[in-house]
Amino acid sequence: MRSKLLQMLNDHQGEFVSGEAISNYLGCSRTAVWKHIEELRKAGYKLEAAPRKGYRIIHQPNLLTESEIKAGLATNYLGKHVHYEKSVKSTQEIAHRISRDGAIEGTIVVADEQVAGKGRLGRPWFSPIGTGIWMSLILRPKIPPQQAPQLTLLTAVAVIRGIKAATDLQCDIKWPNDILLNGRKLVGILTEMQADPDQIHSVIIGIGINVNETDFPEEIKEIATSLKIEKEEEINRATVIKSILEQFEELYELFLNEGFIPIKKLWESNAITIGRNITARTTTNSIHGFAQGITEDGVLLLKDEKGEIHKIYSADIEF
Ligand code: BT5
Repeated sequence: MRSKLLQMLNDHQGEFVSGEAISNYLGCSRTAVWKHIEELRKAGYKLEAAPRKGYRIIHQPNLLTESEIKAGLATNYLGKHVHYEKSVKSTQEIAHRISRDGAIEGTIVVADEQVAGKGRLGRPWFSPIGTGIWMSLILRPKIPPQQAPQLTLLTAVAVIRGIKAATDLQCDIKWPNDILLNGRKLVGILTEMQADPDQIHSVIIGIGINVNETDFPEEIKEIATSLKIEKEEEINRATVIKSILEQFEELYELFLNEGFIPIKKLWESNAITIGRNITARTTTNSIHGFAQGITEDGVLLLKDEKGEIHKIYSADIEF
């Protein structure tokens, strides 16, 4: 009900919508409309009410609850089930749990804060309250487990496109899981799986985006950035989430129907890792060479000084 009301008021940005029109649309009484409006006010919305004209939105708080995410979300299944919590250890942990309990494909977990947000190899992910997007998507693709890393690359393309559509900012992809804006890390992606050797039960895709942070801890001050820092204005997080989910669903359908090749092409056109000399640090060694490209499975091909080609499945990249 709340997301329908929000959608209606948002569709008439700046204009009044009459109480009668709202009650017809929602199929409830005028008193019930008034109660819903009061609830929005309590949640932090500033709404103007004028006799005979109705209501209009003056200010929206930067909230991430189910109603805000669902209002106007143009997807068929992605984000249609939202599991929102104010504070969690990690949205990945919750997504794993509800996925094991049978959560349907497209369910998303979103939190306002993570107190133990994680990156790859157990590294910490800074996720302070109220300023970022910390979310996990639950997917159940019928693909062999070894193809799951392709979804990390698909996610990177979806996030770049979603951010561009919502903010007009153009980001770059750094293989395999970083998104940079003006050379600094804006987004981290963490893909995890629940699978048997030959069958995926679910893929849990964690996406962390610095949206309105302006102050980072000392360890990442020099390497991190946020949408607000680059755009110099406060950004509505729910708008960015919706935009990413819409792009994601479109690309995911393309991937399920036509495979990885069309995704690979889109990925390559936004990647800054390819066609230059880089150092790839894996958990066991460090290889310097020329990044030739990615394979159809999303593996990075690195040509060293002796001309030998190395297949890199996962690494940290330095330019
Ligand atoms: C990543 O790991 O970049 C994946 C991060 C995924 C975070 C999301 S948030 C929602 C979901 N729930 C979770 O618990 N996780 C996912 P990696 O490539 O290992 O990068 C980690 C490194 O990025 C750290 O060691 C820091 O150097 C840096 N870092 C940590 N927090 C950052 C932040 N907020 N912004 C930019 N860089 C950060």
